[in-house]
Amino acid sequence: MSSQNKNLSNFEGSEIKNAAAYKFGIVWAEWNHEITHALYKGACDTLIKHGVKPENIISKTVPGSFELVLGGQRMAQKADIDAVICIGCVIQGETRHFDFICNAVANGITDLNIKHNKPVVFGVLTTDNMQQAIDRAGGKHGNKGDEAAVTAIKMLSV
Ligand code: DLZ
Repeated sequence: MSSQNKNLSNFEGSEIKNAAAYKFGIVWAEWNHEITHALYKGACDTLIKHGVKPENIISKTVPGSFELVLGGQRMAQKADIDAVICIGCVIQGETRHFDFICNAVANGITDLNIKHNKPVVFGVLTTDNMQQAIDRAGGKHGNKGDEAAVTAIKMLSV
């Protein structure tokens, strides 16, 4: 699972189809905005790089990662949206809040995939500290937003 030695934006050797025919929903959390905005931008840039028309990227923000599940549900309910990308960043604090949010979001997004039978991608950083988040939001380990976008495109041809 570790991305310590992996650049999340390196897709060499991986076939990524043109996605011009598809419409994507991106739901992103406002908590840790500096990070989530960088992830969101990475996802948009990657979708466009792979042929998606900007008008076929529908974006909504939610207050925090916990709200990604309902936000993702609303997006997935739209018949014309082919895939949804959920973006957030949960950083470990002093309490157990981190565990509750991460588990709820991971389980909630898993359920959305099955319920709506369309890709709903987990683009959520769950880090020990801010530096780990910076490293994965356009820093030395690439951008998890890029990875989430590529995952959405790939899942459309599964
Ligand atoms: C409350 C909270 C805390 C402590 N930390 C984060 C975080 O690191 N990342 C994040 O996306 N959201 C955090 N939140 C907010 C919760 O996701 C949620 O918005 C609130 O608990 C209200 O439901």
